[in-house]
Amino acid sequence: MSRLVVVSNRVADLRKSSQSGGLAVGLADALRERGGVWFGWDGETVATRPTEAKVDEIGNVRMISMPIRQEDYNDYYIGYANSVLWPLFHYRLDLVSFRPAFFEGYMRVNLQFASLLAPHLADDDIVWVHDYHLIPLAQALRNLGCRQRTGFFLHIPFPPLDLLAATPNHRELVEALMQYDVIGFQTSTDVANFRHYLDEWGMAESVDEDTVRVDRRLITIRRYPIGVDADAFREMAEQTPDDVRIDSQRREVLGRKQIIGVDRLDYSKGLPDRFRAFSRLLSLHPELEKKVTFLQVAPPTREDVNAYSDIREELEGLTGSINGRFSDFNWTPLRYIHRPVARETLASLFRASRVGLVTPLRDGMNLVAKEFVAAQDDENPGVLVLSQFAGAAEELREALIVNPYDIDGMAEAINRALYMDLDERKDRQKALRARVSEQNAQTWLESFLRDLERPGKPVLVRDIDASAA
Ligand code: GDG
Repeated sequence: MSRLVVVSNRVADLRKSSQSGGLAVGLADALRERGGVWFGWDGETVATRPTEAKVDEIGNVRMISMPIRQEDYNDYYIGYANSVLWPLFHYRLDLVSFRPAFFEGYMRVNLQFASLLAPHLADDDIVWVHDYHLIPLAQALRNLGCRQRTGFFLHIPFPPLDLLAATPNHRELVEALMQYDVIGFQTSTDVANFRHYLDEWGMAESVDEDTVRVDRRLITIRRYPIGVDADAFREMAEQTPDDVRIDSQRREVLGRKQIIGVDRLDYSKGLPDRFRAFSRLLSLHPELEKKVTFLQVAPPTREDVNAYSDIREELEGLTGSINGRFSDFNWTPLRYIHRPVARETLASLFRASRVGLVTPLRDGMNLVAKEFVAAQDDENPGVLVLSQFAGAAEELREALIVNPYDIDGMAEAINRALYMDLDERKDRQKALRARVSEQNAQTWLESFLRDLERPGKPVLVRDIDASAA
């Protein structure tokens, strides 16, 4: 088995990974089990560019990390990654703020990653690069002579052709992406968007459903839907902390049901429209007064990017107006927590809720949807209300699927979820649990690594040699 080298923008703290969520936990577990290297930014900014990375051994995992220069952070992270690629890939051309310096900074930092990583690579390593911050990394490594099999997984959506083509440098970006041996996406829509782009711009020859050819190289392009460790999450949810238990008992006495949402505070997550749908629910169904509470956890992220402070203000305004309009001295309909909550607490809050609201305007996958399902009590499960534009909707078809732009439609779906009878809830949960357990964090990882470890498709390579002869 080859040594696995994982590269992501940030390295997670392996000693504290149980506090964070999703991807960091999944990758940390995989690396702990298999051993290997994790390379990335340590989260620090410095005045001068580092000339070497810091190495730290934690069990059988070698953590290699480095700081980046403040100016690079501004152009690469705040600029190109989060003010160009993130909005663009979430279909939000209106929020893209492009400057040539951003793209230069992006390429510069990818080169820094490559030059500090290259000395640590062995010939038979396999390298797995994560996410939109590092699209040009394989190209930068190849330019330094690294020939290892290198794969890329995009955690966020891949946009349709015309959106991508609206940004300068799109061709350079995709050309760089084609330096990987395996390119993974979350959904079949993303794969289709990517293949469409390649066809229209004549960037690769299609070989079969999962393979294209560029010059003599075969590149695997597939969907690898990310999952969660469903069993571990259910076990966590079953350990109800005292404060969650007391809160649930109080609601039970009052005959009140809880709706929950958990999202980083990001404009892609559809929070203002979700809040409006909750407000519409209360005005359309006055009988729900004091019978329902909505708990939204939305920890801050990327506060240095302007679009994020705008959405924070909008949500604070909406929370104030909804509570001002509907509250009573003994009922606060909407509780909005703008701080991170411990993962264990989240798991038991999911289990204590009748409805899980996951209504992004666009999302690569959305692990919260899968965590909500994993956390439920199968004998008395809650109902997942899920946006048709979350990657997870491709798999979780037994959720109540909603259009996150349709406020009235969402309000009605929440109402339906609140009143859904036990038999229907159990039937839906059974199908959802099966899918979440089957397509879990481990199967995601194994399917990607299987393709990354497999060296090309020799038959086809021979075919090319024969036809060239
Ligand atoms: C990207 C893509 C894709 C959230 N608040 C708290 C907290 N979380 C945890 C959740 C979940 C994770 O963070 C968020 O994962 P998502 O998948 O929902 O969303 P992104 O952060 O946008 O992730 C996404 C994902 O990558 C993986 O490929 O699914 O589409 O955008 O695990 O539970 N965890 C704790 N406190 C919080 O307050 N502890």
